[in-house]
Amino acid sequence: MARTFFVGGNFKLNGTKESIKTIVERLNEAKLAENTEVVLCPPAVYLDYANTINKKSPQVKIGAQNTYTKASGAYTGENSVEALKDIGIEWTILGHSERRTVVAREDDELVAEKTKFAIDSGVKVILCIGELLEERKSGITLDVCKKQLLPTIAKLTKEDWDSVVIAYEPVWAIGTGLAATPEDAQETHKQIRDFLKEKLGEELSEQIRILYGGSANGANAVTFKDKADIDGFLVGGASLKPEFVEIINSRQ
Ligand code: G2H
Repeated sequence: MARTFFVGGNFKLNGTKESIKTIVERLNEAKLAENTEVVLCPPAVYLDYANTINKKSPQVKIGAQNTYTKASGAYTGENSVEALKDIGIEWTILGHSERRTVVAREDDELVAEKTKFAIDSGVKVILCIGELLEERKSGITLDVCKKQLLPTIAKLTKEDWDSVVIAYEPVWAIGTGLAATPEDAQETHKQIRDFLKEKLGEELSEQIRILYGGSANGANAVTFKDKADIDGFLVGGASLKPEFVEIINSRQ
């Protein structure tokens, strides 16, 4: 069964009510390729607003950028999956490298715990993995990805994987303008899929979508078109711009 092309827009800590309105309305009016799933992830403050003005559901959904391992309680500053569901949000990004290395020092165990909790609560997950530049230079890219995935693999049931999309985002390519080449990305995606096959079996490994993230843009998206194990993109900077529509339509 062919995997549905998936494009996530990670706005990170960017946007105003006005600019988010512009982005969502642009998608409302755009002709989007069929059989393509889109999830827009604005800052938490704007989730409800973005969801209210999104007219393209179910093809376009709104997602959070992070959720916590508890539904409520004394956890200042965290996002609750229950609150997300309360306002009709079905997706979250988890384990983004900026949370792992810049803003929160999240480790693989915590990311796995958050992933399991979100899925058990009915929120689907864009699970980010990827190596640092030094790790790539040391030739341990795959080891890093395996290490990041293993705690999640240990926690999830086979059914849980229906609610997960993996985003492979080499950290050296994020926000640098230096995207991985389609060939390099495909090689790593294939290795990740082979690892999933080893751990989860062939059928499941063929169903799980693996997105590429890291300086994807309107010009380079199409160059990934014929790469068999690249099932879409997680897009940062370019998701804020009109070229996001070209990325969504890059598999046509
Ligand atoms: C990687 C990506 C979005 P950008 O973080 O997740 O950002 O496309 O700006 O490199």
